[in-house]
Amino acid sequence: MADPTVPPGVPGSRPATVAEPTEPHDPLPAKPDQRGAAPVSPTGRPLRDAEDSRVQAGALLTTAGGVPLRDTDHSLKAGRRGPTLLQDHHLREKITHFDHERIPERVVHARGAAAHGRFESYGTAASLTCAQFLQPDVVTPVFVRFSTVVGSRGSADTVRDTRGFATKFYTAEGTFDLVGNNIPVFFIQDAIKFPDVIHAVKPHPDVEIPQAQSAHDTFWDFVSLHTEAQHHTMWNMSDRGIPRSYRTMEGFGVHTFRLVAADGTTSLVKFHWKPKAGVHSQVWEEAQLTAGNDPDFHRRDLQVAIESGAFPQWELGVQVFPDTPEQVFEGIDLLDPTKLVPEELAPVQPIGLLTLDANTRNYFAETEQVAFHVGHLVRGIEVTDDPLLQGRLFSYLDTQLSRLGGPNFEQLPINRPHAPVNDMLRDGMHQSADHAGVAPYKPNSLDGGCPFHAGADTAFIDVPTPVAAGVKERAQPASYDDHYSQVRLFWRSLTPVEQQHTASAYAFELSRCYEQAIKERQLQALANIDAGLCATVAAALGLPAPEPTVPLADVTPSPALSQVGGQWPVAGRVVGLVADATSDPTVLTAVRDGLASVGVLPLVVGPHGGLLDRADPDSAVQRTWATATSVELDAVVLLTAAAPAPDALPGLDAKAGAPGGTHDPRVVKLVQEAFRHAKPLLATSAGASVLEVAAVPGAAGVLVADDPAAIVEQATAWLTTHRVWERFPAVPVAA
Ligand code: HDE
Repeated sequence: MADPTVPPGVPGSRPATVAEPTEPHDPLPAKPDQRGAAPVSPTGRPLRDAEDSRVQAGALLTTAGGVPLRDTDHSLKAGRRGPTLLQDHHLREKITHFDHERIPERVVHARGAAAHGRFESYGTAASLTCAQFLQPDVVTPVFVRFSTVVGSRGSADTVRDTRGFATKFYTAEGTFDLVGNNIPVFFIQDAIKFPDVIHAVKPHPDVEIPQAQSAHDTFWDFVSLHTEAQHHTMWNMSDRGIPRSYRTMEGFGVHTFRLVAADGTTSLVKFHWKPKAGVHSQVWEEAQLTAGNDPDFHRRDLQVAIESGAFPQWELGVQVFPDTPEQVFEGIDLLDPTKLVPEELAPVQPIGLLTLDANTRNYFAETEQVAFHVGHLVRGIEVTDDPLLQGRLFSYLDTQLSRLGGPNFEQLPINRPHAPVNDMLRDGMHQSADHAGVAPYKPNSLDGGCPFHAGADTAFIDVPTPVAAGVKERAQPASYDDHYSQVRLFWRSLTPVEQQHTASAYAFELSRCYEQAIKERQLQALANIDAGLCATVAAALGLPAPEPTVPLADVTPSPALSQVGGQWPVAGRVVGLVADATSDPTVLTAVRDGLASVGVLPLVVGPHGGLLDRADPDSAVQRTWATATSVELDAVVLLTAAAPAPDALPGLDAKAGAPGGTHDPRVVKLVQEAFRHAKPLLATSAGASVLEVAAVPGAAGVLVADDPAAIVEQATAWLTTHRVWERFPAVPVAA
């Protein structure tokens, strides 16, 4: 068990001193929870020196040329009050390099957070594919980058959006990238529409408003006209659009892929990532508060979980379909990325376990420079003719050329394969391999014929597959014209509380649109999905609900599409312990240690920083009443009546409210927010009066108990269901 009095978030690998250290010593090592890119050469060979050339070396400050420097505080001037001299190489080098520190951000998925980990194969896919990393007991290093799609690099994490879930498997047979999302379908069926949907969802081009949002006219203009986008749009409006954490997201490969077994047989599959922590989302007000309080919420959550040892885990699974010439399963076109296959029809078969166990050492070198590509495939995994996937095969290589400044981005440390590279690609911008030989062409005799073609037992397999049609045309199959039946399937699969959230999200987003015509058009699309949903949203907009223009499909709900109703592990969840000097220290310690023993992260929230009781070094405070926010807590335990702290004055703390109450207003606000967001609230009798002032006693998920073991047990039990769903009984949206 990690020491619960030392919470994660420590910034450096050695505690800082008050005075600036001046005695020269070698650079400090990275923090124990961090790891950089693996020490392999640009051509995939293990580097001899593991603490390799890519980190700082030596105790002294130098120029980029390695010349030691005596002063980096003053530029070289003609006299103390005179002009700066052009000859100051250190000044010019420092400023010039600084001027070029940024690279173009990703055109989509600009904001991301990443971690290192490992993938352990169960071997259950060995009968489906010959891919080495999916054979029994093979462990493969991975790098995973999560992202939002719409916002720029500095935007908030908790906006309503799709999330990227991109995994780089450094396999012994070369790199495999699974570049997926947290939503199993996509907005469009054909890659040629990607610039359209992205232009529509990005901020309006005239004034660049709004940032990282879909609640605006251009987005709804597009999706209401291009109705194949309706399915993905409903997933965005559902709770999936506002995940609680990257750790609580599912991931999907979206497209159908083809697996090739050792004996040459092929099957079609869809990839799924299932989080061990369960699928869990924020509620809308919580997401909005989080965006203001902690725009880095998901990034921090990932970093803190790994640093505290609560390693996030996902199981990789596949839905398997016969590789028939039609590529249709149970009437569902497997090449249409706006359609999913319900798990009830094709269960997800687990094939391996992903564990993220190390934070990045350098955000830019790793998270920013990592280059994913759906064309990074290994032997035994092939693409299909899904027209969206086909376009992506072009795009990912192309975008890296401008984002990473040339064709050698695969040589950047984080992108280097962990397999020998002998590619005959040469020279170019930022070449960092020092190639030997004179014959980078094939056939050759001057380099002894090297490199040679691989044999059938090791080479990448291009499966001979029939091409569907002999006509060259800009057209799509008729099945692609069904834009509504699966949206209705998804809607009908949600529980009442999820339906309520989804209907509210539509109402919120559409009410942020200016043009009434766009709202009316989207209401027409909703009418084609479900009359109750349409009526609810129409009422909120003050508009009439239209009649459907297509027959409503008769769908069988898929319970697997709902994220409510299960029970999940609590490791890595965060509980606030509100305490002050009046709190019983034995109860505080028992609750804190009890929660920590089951992997929960307890944060002591006190009236001031430092120690609750100066005589007790075990009473460290991690958040103050002024700085704590309800949104970073999954549950709250009140161990004090929270008499107002000295800074509970509006002039000192804008959260403080009117002076003169019996309870600290920041604590009351924290409890009221946690209550509204259906989070467990527990109190000892010392803290029970806060529940009364906050007007929440007696509701579901509220407990007063003095036995620390009872508090720990009940808090843990409530956390397993993620939220106290029964606190606000959901009124089903009328059918
Ligand atoms: Fe992407 N996408 N995408 N995308 N995508 C990019 O590549 C693109 C699509 C996804 O963390 C870009 O390196 C096109 C579907 C993720 O670095 C770019 C089309 C899915 C990431 C690009 C799609 C994704 C990207 C931007 C339609 C889910 C972030 C920077 C044909 C299955 C990867 C970059 C990371 C990134 C193009 C559709 C997922 C421009 C043209 C469908 C997770 O190349």
